Amino acid sequence: MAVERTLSIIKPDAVAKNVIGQIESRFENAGLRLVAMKMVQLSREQAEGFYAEHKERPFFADLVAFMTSGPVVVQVLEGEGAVLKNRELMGATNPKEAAAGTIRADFAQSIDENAVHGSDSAESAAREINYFFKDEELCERIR
Ligand code: RTP
Ligand code: MG
Repeated sequence: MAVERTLSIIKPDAVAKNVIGQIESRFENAGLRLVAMKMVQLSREQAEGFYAEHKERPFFADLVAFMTSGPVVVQVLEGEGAVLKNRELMGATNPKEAAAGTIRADFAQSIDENAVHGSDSAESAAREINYFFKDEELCERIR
């Protein structure tokens, strides 16, 4: 399987719960490597732009309010099949439907406050990584 990159966000609820390290351990144990990371407080404009694909959806205003409610960790994960692997580690959008042992099953409380974001395709990953990081901010990792 090809080595690829995906955008991951540890959302405000998980940052507030102080489980950043526990979530990063899931990625490390699955063989994914961080190649960029930063903690940021998103502006409304940044959150709206990031989730622009959802702007006509009824939950859009709540989603933007939540994503700007506190700092987030924005990061790029690299590894074989990283996009799908990250989605599997995250679990279903609604934590009540997320498989046991996934990040959302263990750390999220609701579909609105669901601990993590992960790119849903290679195309989304390329766009989302470019949205938050300059090329020179992505580090080469020795494997
Ligand atoms: P994300 O983009 O955050 O990784 O989540 P996802 O792919 O699993 O879900 P997506 O469909 O992209 O939705 C983005 C976020 O919007 C909220 N949402 N609420 N109330 C609802 O029906 C609903 N549907 C989605 C969730 O917080 C989801 O993470
Ligand atoms: Mg999504």
